[in-house]
Amino acid sequence: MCGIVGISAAVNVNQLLFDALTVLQHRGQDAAGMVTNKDNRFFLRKDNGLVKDVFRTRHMTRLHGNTGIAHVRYPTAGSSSSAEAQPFYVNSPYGIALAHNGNLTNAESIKESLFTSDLRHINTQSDSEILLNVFAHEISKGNRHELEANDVFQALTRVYERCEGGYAVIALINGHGLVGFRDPYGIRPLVYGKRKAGKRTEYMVASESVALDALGYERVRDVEPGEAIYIDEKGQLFTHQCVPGIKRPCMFEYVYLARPDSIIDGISVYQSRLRMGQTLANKILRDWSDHDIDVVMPIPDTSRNSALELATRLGLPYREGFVKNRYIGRTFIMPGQAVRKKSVKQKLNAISQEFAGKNVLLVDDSVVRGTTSQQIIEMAREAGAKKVYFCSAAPAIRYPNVYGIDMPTSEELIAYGRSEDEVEALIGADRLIYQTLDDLKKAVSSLQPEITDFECSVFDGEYVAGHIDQKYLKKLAKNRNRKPGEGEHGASLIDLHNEDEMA
Ligand code: PIN
Repeated sequence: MCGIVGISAAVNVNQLLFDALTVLQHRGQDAAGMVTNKDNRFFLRKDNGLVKDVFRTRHMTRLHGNTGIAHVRYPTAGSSSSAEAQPFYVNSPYGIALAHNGNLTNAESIKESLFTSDLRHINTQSDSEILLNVFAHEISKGNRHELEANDVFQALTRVYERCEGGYAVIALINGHGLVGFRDPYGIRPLVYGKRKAGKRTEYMVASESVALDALGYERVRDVEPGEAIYIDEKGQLFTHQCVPGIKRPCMFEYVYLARPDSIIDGISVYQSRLRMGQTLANKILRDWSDHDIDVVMPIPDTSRNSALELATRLGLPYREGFVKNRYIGRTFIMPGQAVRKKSVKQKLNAISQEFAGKNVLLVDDSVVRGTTSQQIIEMAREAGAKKVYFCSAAPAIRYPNVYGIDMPTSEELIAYGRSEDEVEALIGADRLIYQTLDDLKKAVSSLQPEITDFECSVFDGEYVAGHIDQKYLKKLAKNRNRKPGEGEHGASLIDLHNEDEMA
């Protein structure tokens, strides 16, 4: 998972992009990058680290220009070296910089055709470099010095034909404009907004609407699946449906990834989480009407919304029994199981009074590997709980994600090949209650009935985009277990990126 933002403004965009990236920091804490454009020059800064650490004053003062794009990254596979930080850049044609959120499911075959037919070389494991080179190749076919919106859209139609998977992309074409586009199923989110600056309208396109809110942009709408938007250097906006789209937004955005104050595809993430709490409560009333729960507790932060609504509906007290150290990153998006394990204890502490002698129902957004759930249940018992029940606002996760969420290989998922009872025993809960997929879909789509289905592969193993088969999943798992810096055949990659700025 990553966060992207692009801005076309009447003033320097460096600070605006920095502020927007900070608001999108929850989407990736591994690396950050920004490219701005002025007088036919690109200015780039990217490195591993948090937004506040990557961009120091000395970098900001060198990021000139009124248009720019920026990115925060969580690595989905392979290495986490700074060479793979985004945006990426090619100098021909025009000079193009690009950043994306998502994953191409046919990356290998595109790489092959880029090399053998388009005579282009890809030097990293990043799909951004692939998308950028496909776009550069397709737009170069127009062979025009003067570029119009239509040329951009024609090139993107061909990009869509070549690229399968889940992706939301932003690109900057030197001296011409800002581009945003979203995969034909709209799996990864992308929204745009505007604000007035004198006579000019400024535009922002971003992964989540919260970035628009924070910077005073009015949300216009989501970019549609298969649609592209282009803002030229004069600040004029053009939109075009490049290929037919079917809306299948990623369910995990609502469950966990997005901030609750964002609206994705017309659905408030906050409200969707409240509904998840309601459906969970209904399930408890349905299947366990004689429950002996004394108190409902969220495992902060994501599950707070669902836990509150669940408690209300059950008529039970809602208590905050865990205190979270807000200076520690989200454990789910930290690379490496060892780091994750250590950070749980550092991250959460229990308030014993809330647990002593009580039957507590802990609520989390999801159970992925089960390691934190197991440790948290242990903490609740140590704090004096009589019985510890555990609720997951998401159904059991049994399949890997191939559209850009760092969801591990099947073997790492605690529910893979296991029944709910087996998971319950493994995490040490007195009772485990999972949301059903049907309830989850109903809860979220009740807020936007036009969306009839979602991308739910981690729950049901049905992959809507790309041609995903066992062979693909096996290869994905193998690549994932490769050591950082190792190429496809185990060879060490040469890190060609070691400069701070291009100018
Ligand atoms: C964490 C949200 N949430 C907690 C992410 C843990 C799965 N994990 C997914 C549960 S926070 S595990 O609210 O953003 O802090 O099952 O892999 O152990």
